[in-house]
Amino acid sequence: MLWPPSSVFERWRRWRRRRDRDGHRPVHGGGTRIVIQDFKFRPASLTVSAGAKATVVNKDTATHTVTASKGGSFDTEDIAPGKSATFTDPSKPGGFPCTCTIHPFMKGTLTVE
Ligand SMILES: [Cu+2]
Repeated sequence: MLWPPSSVFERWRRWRRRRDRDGHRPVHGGGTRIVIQDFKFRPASLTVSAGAKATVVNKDTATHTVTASKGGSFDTEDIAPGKSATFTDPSKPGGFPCTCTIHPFMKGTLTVE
């Protein structure tokens, strides 16, 4: 007799397919994370779900912010070195350039789906 039964394999295959597919999607609610290091947003462009929470970790020795360049749709305010902050992604789809208000040469883009 075959063990495990083929139905178990089938379930596992289905699970793996779903996992692979989800793994290639943009970050979904809760999982968005931006790291600031060497005066750069990493990643510099990020695709997120509307209204999801984003976490920003400041790994620099300088204070930074992640702030929407226009319209004030999001702003972490000052994040001290070694600290993190959260903000809520815009609720409307589109491209949202962002910057650090302390270092305006820092640029990033949030794409909201
Ligand atoms: Cu900065």
